[in-house]
Amino acid sequence: MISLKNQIVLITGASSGIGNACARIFAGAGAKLILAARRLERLQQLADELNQDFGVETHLLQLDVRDRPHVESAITSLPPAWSAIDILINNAGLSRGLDKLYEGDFQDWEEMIDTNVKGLLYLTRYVVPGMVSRGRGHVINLGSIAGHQTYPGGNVYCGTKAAVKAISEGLKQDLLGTPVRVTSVDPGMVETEFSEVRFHGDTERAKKVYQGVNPLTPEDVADVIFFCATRSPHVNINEVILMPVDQASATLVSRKS
Ligand code: NDP
Ligand code: 8X3
Repeated sequence: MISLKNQIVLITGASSGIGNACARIFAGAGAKLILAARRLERLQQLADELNQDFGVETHLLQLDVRDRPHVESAITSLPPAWSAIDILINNAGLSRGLDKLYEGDFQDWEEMIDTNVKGLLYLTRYVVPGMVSRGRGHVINLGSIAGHQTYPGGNVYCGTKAAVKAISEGLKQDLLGTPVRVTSVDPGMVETEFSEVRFHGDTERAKKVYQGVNPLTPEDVADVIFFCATRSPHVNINEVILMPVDQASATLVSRKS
């Protein structure tokens, strides 16, 4: 296991769910964290907690990953103490709606494609050249079981996660011959704000997704991400699929009630 002490870790979507849990586990290992999301007040609260609990340094980026010029300026204008990013966790992402494709909402589609695919590409494009030139680095993308199996109404979201799978594989191939690592962590059902966002704030509908199931927690996923990041430098975990014991595929879930 390699030490993450003082390694610089950039986490997108750190204001909630899996990104927030990643911040905590990497902070516990002494990493220096760049926390990015749109909700700055959430990031500030997290930074205060991490400083209190672990005494770690954080650098906050209020960032919409869909905004390419802003992603470029945010990365290229990082202070020198923060610019040599060791680990990029491309976690920011969302689903919108469960409509049939032929009845789908264009705005929902654009939000998912722009965030999950284009945002991930922008971060990768601006961060990875520095990793290559420094001869060290690790990109960890949040894929999903939805990138392996499509489910009814999942159409465009599943398409974005299938794209993440292909992009992770492509990046791994393009980095061959460098020491930079690429991992895709692909969870099944994780209880976060994900379903609330999918259903545009309908908390009752969101709650039903997890009813009678013992879903993964954000900490379960962060634990796997941390495992991937701490393997010996010559080991690349390409892809991990994890799901709750109560889930067997994207559509097959055991519910107690
Ligand atoms: P949450 O909704 O809890 O967190 C999503 C995070 O993404 C938030 O911090 C949000 O921050 C950020 N985000 C969304 N849009 C943008 C944007 N345009 N720019 C910057 N940040 C953005 O969901 P999860 O923690 O569950 O999701 C994290 C990742 O895990 C996603 O990629 C999701 O697809 C994936 N995933 C989730 C699963 C689940 O069942 N929950 C299963 C498999 C994969 P803010 O709104 O402040 O910008
Ligand atoms: C999130 C998991 O199955 O709701 O990617 O799409 S699922």
